[in-house]
Amino acid sequence: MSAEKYLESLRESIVNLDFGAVVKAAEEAMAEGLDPNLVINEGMVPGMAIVGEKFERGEYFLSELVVAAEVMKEGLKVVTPYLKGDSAQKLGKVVIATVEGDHHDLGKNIVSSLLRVQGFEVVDLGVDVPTERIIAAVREHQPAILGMSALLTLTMPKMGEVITTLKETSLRGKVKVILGGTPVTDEFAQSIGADHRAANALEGVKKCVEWVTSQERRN
Ligand code: B12
Repeated sequence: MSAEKYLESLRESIVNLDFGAVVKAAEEAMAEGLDPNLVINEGMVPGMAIVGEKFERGEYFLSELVVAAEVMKEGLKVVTPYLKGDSAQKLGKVVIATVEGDHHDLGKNIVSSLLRVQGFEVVDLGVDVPTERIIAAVREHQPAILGMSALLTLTMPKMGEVITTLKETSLRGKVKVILGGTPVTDEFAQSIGADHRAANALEGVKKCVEWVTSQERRN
């Protein structure tokens, strides 16, 4: 079977809310030696985007979104162990969170996994994390990078609140801030004073590696 066939069946199994099919397609794709990054980013993520479109058109309800997210999590469980990187490198710490009011975590979890395989130590604070808890974690762990995720337009201002608080507490200069999540735009990231907005997990992780390795070269 061609790579595209596996990607297609992964997309379909998420759209069809089929736990058995996602696990089977993910296992077969790994057995065929497909790149796990490709499988996640071009198989599973687009599958979930189709689910989102169906929700927008009123073809799927919230209950279907919940199940689709669980189906994708099952697929990720199969593929994540195959992600390769240089986990022997020590690239520093990243604190990551989905901001307060927001329970979406699939994207954040993919970013956390990819960062770990690259050699970052990731402190994942989870979902619906209040600003004070994010600030406390930055103070405690002194990460090189803070990553924030928001999928709801309504929760995006929380990202601005975190950055303002980082400034007020003199922590802003000590940490790079990267944002992700579909509604977050470059303009928004700039307007709240973030360092970068990632278009997707792979691009975001590349930026994080770039930051810490250019820092190492300077030291
Ligand atoms: C799955 C889903 C859910 C699941 C979430 C399960 C979970 N564990 O995450 C459930 C069912 C719980 C849910 C609930 C709700 N949802 Co919802 N959900 C979605 C859906 C279909 C997919 C999101 C997703 O997981 N995509 C797959 C992941 C992998 O993609 P991603 O998150 O974009 O992440 C990628 C990048 O953005 C990036 N990234 C993400 N975060 C970060 C962070 C960093 C640091 C970096 C570097 C990169 C990065 O990397 C990822 C991989 O490339 C979207 C539709 C869509 N098209 O996005 C709606 C959507 C986000 N939901 C929506 C809504 C309205 C809701 C609810 C309010 C519904 C309701 N009436 O209750 C609730 C809110 C609950 C809450 N308080 O958070 C709206 C948001 C509209 C808006 N702009 O505000 C959307 C857009 C659907 C729609 N079109 O209406 N949802």
